[in-house]
Amino acid sequence: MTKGSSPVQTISSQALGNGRNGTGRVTKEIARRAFRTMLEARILEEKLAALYRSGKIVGGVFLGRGQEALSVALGVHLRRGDIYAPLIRDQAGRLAFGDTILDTLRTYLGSSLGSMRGRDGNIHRGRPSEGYHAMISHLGAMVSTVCGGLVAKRFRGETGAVGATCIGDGGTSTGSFHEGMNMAAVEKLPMVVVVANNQFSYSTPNDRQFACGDLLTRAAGYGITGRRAIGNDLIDCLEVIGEAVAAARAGEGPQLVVADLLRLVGHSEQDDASYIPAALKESPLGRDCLDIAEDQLLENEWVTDTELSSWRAAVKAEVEETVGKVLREPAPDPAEEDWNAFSVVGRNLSGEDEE
Ligand SMILES: Cc1ncc(C[n+]2csc(CCOP(=O)(O)OP(=O)(O)O)c2C)c(N)n1
Repeated sequence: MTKGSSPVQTISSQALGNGRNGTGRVTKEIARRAFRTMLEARILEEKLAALYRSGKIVGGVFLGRGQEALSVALGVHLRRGDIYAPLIRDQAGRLAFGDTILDTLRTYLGSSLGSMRGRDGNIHRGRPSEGYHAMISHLGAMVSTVCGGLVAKRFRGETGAVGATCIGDGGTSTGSFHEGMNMAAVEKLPMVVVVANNQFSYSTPNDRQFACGDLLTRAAGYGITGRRAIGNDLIDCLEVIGEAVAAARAGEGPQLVVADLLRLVGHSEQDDASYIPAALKESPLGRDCLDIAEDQLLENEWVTDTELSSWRAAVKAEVEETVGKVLREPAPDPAEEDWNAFSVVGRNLSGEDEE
């Protein structure tokens, strides 16, 4: 767990101790959209886990259970023209940025009609031409690709866009993370990096991962703004990340947001997470962000119980119908297809190889 406060920390609701002081600045519309998207991510991922256990999905299934509030808060604050590079626990952020339940299922189930054309399952999907970067598994690499995308926009004279990515506590130890952060700082790029500190990098606890005590202090080292969010508190995440995105967009340079939370599942579906102490699971950090968000929306009268029930039923129906549809779709044919994931570079329209 992180300790103490950092000299670079801006005042957030965590500093004030109540976790709810951002409510005034988060609109009903944003909160409703964020919550509905969290619900979609949770229900979709529950189905993915079930499909994996029944042998319908091959390869890894990595879930974001417990991290949806933080993830969605980044996705909803981005807009068309921005760059978004999600990581393995960012199903909620992906859906908020415009990914769909359909394309997610097509990717996991290996449909040739998906954006990965059935060649790569789970989390490596993206639509680079729409600023939605496909995840590279090497941790830290996405900080560098976002940097590169932002520099390219600068060279092309495009203004007003923000680039954003999320990373785990373990990923912050990589060279690529440091190189990307440093370059973004030197170039004053409009970049937002959200650190989801779920206390473990697979089974490695924070005290075996970094010695600085609090990852927020890293911001001072890079010379950028650091902000702290309460990782399982939707309203707080929306407020803090909203401010970070607005600051980056306004030309204030890179923003580092650090949030403590707990993943409520194993690293992947083959991990039982038995190394996470029960006391931590029972602490405030272990509270389910979906329950907290539901209470927040009800307390603010931004949603009714009836609406919540109908949202749940509608999302479940959409997921079930989409699974049925995708399971009937064709798999790629290795005998006929080229093996480019995204494009047909190197081939002309007749399908012949170019010289
Ligand atoms: C550079 C690099 N080293 C190791 C791995 C293997 N690996 C994949 S996920 C993971 C744990 C990541 O932990 P963290 O960054 O804290 O994210 P979390 O899984 O907790 O969300 C590791 C070690 C990798 N993908 N890339």
